[in-house]
Amino acid sequence: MHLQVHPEVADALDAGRPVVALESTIISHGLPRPDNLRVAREIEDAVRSVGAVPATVAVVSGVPCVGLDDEALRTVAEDDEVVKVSARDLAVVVARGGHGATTVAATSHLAALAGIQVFATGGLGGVHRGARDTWDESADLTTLATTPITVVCAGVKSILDVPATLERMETLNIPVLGYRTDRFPGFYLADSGHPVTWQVESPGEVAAILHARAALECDGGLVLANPVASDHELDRALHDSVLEAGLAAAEASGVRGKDVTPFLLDFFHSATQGRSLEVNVALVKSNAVLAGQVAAALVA
Ligand code: PSU
Ligand code: MN
Repeated sequence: MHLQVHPEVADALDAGRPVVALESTIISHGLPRPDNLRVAREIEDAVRSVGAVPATVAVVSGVPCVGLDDEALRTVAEDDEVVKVSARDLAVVVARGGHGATTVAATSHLAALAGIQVFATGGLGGVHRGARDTWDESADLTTLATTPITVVCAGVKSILDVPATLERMETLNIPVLGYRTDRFPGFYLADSGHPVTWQVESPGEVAAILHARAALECDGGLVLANPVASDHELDRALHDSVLEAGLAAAEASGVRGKDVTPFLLDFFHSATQGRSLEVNVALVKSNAVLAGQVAAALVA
């Protein structure tokens, strides 16, 4: 087995040009068909719009791929055999020759292996509501604690226990920087209601912090929290009522474990008649652009 790095991505990495990793769970399990394939291409275009090379990560027929051609992207978006793959699942899916859509955790692992330093997604996984009983905490957090990657995201998904997630990130030594904000973003909402410790104003400032981390031999990743533009965010009252209904529906249908996040995102998309989908797409594209700018500042 070896990592298959798309030639365009490999060339960019060799030449010291900016590269941004993108995850694929959002394509297969986070966005509804048929919009997901179009949106996946649009996210890649957003990375290109600022002169960086996109590297969407997935396992295709047992091959861990960093950078997908159009056929592979279509497989991730449309094939019913694609499973959600976290870091611990990677080896199983590779050994079995299956298709896997990588979460933030699995994408971070493969991207770092390929030498990519910046990664864009929508919302990070974290501590679920009710985790005190279920112990459901995304492996995104523990993976970021040990994997050298910068994740640009709109905070953690608002379906989660946000303050508990912030506490866990502190314990795990994962720095959280607010991009032009001192509020931790709430995914569909620009402000989760919680502060961030550090605010940064430019991609260059993020790059300087990453260079300092390298010099200090700080292990692990960093979260750059980029709020959705206020004219794109979901109506707060709508958000709160749909979330309440979604959590109740998940409970009533006995949804557990790795199915919880896809279930709730899908619930939002149908209960808001696509409004949450628009927000989700807008924030991912904005994160892709910022990640491209950070990647460029890093290699400058
Ligand atoms: N962000 C989105 N949509 C998604 C996800 C993040 O806008 O679908 C995915 C990511 O792949 C993240 C995963 O790693 O949800 C978290 O799942 P879990 O809570 O089961 O760890
Ligand atoms: Mn979980």
